[in-house]
This record gives sequence, structure tokens and C-alpha cells, in this order.
Amino acid sequence: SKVPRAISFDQYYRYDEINSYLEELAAKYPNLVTLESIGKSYEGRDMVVIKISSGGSGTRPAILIDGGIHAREWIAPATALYVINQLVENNAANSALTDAVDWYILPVLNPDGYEYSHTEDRTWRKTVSVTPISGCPGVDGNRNFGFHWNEVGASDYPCYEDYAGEVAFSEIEARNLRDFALAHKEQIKLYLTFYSYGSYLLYPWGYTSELPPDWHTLQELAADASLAHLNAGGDPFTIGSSTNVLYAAAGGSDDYMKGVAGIELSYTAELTDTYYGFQLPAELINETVTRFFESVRVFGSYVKEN
Ligand code: ING
Repeated sequence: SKVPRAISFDQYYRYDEINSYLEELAAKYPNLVTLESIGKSYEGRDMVVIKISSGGSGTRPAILIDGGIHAREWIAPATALYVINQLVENNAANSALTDAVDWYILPVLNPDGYEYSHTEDRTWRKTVSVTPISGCPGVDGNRNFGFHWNEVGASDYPCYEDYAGEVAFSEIEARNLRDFALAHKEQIKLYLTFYSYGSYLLYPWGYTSELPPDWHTLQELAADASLAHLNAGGDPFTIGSSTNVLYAAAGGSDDYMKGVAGIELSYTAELTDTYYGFQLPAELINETVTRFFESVRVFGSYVKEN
């Protein structure tokens, strides 16, 4: 697989290039980085979680980040990759974020779909698994998690973009993330999943308009993260529960992490912008990811201090 000459944030990378970069980091920073395959995707690609930990033998509070469950939302893996880059290769400046907190980052949760969106169809959203209707492959990964699955905002029809799947966790990618999260649920204090677009910071629930009992904490932390983004030159985020500020949709990973895995702080970040939509030009990656890293800092500090 190709190794990028040096990682940069003025281009989008293919799946192999992303994994090569992670391998390069593991080789170069063995005291900070370990890689774990959490299983294979439908088409057999390894799903690689990078663990960034400066010590503590797995006893420190941790943050779980993923991106790219929706294939076409390319800025999501790019942002996850930038977080990795800053925590590892710029650790001297960011050591406060890794001296007491561990980070588990899965930059591409739907690698088959991500590749398909590069090679076949730039607008592809779903996984690529076979469904009961030939000619309509793929399940919406963010409708496939097993908590109030398929109750609202999802479709039973395989040809639709928000197809929930035949059963909850029909998709191996969702199962792999579930199993990883459940195995580390005591340690993980905050879950952050990257999407585009529209500049939202969303918290549960997506399955109901009712708010979780700790919504105030979720709201305030998101407001702090949004302020940091604004101060870095970014848009303000619209903040609220998914149902109340965007739309109702059950089966999302954020609802599952809070509702089943017990990770109280669970967020969906709909990254910038609103003009280009999914096809954010590569020239805008750098400002998008550097601004959002300021929000990540806020989440990291909170986990460290609480
Ligand atoms: N966004 C999310 C989606 O899966 C979302 C937003 C998540 C809505 C959870 C409700 C619940 O539809 C994108 N960009 O697809």
C-alpha cells in the first residue's frame, strides 16, 4: 500500500494511505501509539483503531472517536486523521491532552463505502452489503445500531438512503464498533462521531424528542466546544439533541453508546460547512480540521478534569 510522502491536510486520502499513515505512526512512536484491528469490513478490509496513550495501563479515562460511517462525508475521516496527527506528531504542544486521557480513534468506520465513494459513486452514503433487493446494496450504518432500532427516521426499503437493515446490527462494521466499545466501556467517558455537514453538535436522543436526564451537561460542554471553534474562526455550531435540532432518527451510534454502552457523553459532530455540502473542496480541509481541533481540545480537557 502507498505511503503518503508526508501527511498533509490539503488532500483527501484513500483508505490504504490512511492505514499506511497509522502504521508509520505506530512504528515511529511505539511509546504512544498502538494499532488494533477491530475486525474486517464486509469486503474484508481491516478496521483499524489507533490507541494513543502515554501510559497508565488502560486505567485512564478515554475518548472514543470515529468518522466516515457515511461514505461520502470525506471531511469526517480527514478530521479524525488530523486529531491523530496532532495528538501524536505534535505531542509536544498537545501533551496536556494525552498525559491523563487515552484516545481510541477509528478514522474510517465504513471503509468499503469510503472506497466506493472514491471509485464508483462520490455520493454514496451506505455500506455496500447485499440486501434483499438486488441492485440496491447497502445499509445506512447510522440506522443500524441496536437501540430503539428502526423506530423512527429510518426506512425498511433497501433502495432508500436511510435503510436500517434487515435486523439491528446486520452490518459487520456496526458490530465491530459495538464490540470494541462494549469491551472498553468502563474506560470510555466520551464518544464523538464525525459527520458532515451543517455545523451541528448533536447529543442523544435521536429516537425520541425527550431529553436525557443529563442533557444540561451535554449542552454546556457542547457550547464550550462550539465557542472554541468560533474563536478559531469557525462557524458557531447549532447545539441540541438530534431529534430537536436536526431530525428524529433511531439506530444511530450516538444513541447506542449512551443508551446501551453507558457512555454518558455521546456526541455527533456535523462538521463545517453548509455551502459545498458533502463535496467540501480539498483546499478547505486544513481550516476545517484545525478549527475543529480546538473543539476536540475542549472535550479532552473536560474528560481530563471530570
Ligand atoms: N447526519 C446524521 C444522520 O445519520 C443524525 C444525523 C444522527 C440525525 C443521529 C439523527 C440522529 O442522518 C448525516 N450527515 O447523515
